[in-house]
Amino acid sequence: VGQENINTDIITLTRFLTEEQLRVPEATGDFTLLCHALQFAFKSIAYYIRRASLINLTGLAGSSNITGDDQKKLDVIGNDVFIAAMRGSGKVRLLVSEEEEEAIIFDEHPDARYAVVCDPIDGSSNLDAGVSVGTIFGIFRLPDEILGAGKSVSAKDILRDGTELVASGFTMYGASAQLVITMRGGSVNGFTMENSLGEFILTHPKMQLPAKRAIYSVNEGNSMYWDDWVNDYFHQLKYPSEEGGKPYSARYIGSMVADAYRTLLYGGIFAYPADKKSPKGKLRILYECAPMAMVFENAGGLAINSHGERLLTVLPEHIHDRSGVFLGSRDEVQKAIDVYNKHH
Ligand code: AHM
Ligand code: MG
Repeated sequence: VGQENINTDIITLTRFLTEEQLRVPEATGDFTLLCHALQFAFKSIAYYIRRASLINLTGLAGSSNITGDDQKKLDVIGNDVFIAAMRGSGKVRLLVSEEEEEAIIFDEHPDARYAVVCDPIDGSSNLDAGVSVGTIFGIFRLPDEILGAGKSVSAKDILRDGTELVASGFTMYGASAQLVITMRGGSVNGFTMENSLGEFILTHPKMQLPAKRAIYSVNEGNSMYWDDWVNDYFHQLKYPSEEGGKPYSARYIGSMVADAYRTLLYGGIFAYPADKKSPKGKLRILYECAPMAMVFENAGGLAINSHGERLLTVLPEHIHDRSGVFLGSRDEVQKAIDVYNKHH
């Protein structure tokens, strides 16, 4: 009974990656193997987060990372899991993690062609409350000239803008673990972790953001530090000028992955503007802003910095460099650009 309703031809992430590889005749399979290693890191981190309160993983680890944030025990574990997976893949030459002051160079794999950037557990201030956190990642392909034994690779080799990303995405460990991934010039695909099968299943193929939606997501507690144009923009959303116009809804979780995932599905705008307290912004270009900007653009949205510029073209000066960020539905981000232009 009901047997005919069972889908026996599901697309797992593994199958999806294989099919993607077959579409590119010159593909060597290295990228696919790297993605398999990423997939294992996501599964492990999801597992530890789900069990955190049970196995004494909540709370602080007693150290602090480069930016001075107190490190959570899970931040440390997530970082270690990620580094081990990337090293083990044999396909990564260079890794930048939010939790590591210096770029990690895998000299044991001199021919590895990829450089990976990641925030292993983003939104970790939410961890102990069981609120969604996630992993953000980006993948760059290194130029052939710097590959091979005897060649030296340094952090400078990864100071690239987001247009050079070959793939990016994020996971959100929420009610279920969600994985969103996109490749350069491709669509955005969303997968849901099926715990009993231990597989990510394609549940959101070819994601497209609605062109507009009256939802804004920003830490409004910072508004006294904001630039005039930012205050003006959010004011306009709350006090529409047209007769009978409805104000926007506010939604702010405080985990970029969760706020971004909702925005991707429902539409609206997510912002973390640069302000007088943090003149360069809070979020990091390489492993937070650029990967998200690529996902949003490939899903039909827009992503800009606090100067109204396309976020994907912003070049980081150092690996932990920051930027203001506005990402979301095309019309909503365009409205922010219009207000910016009116003020400049
Ligand atoms: P983290 O990488 O230390 O977790 O910080 C990044 C997080 C983002 O997920 C989120 O958008 C932002 O910080 C929230 O910051 P705030 O608490 O200032 O609103
Ligand atoms: Mg982060």
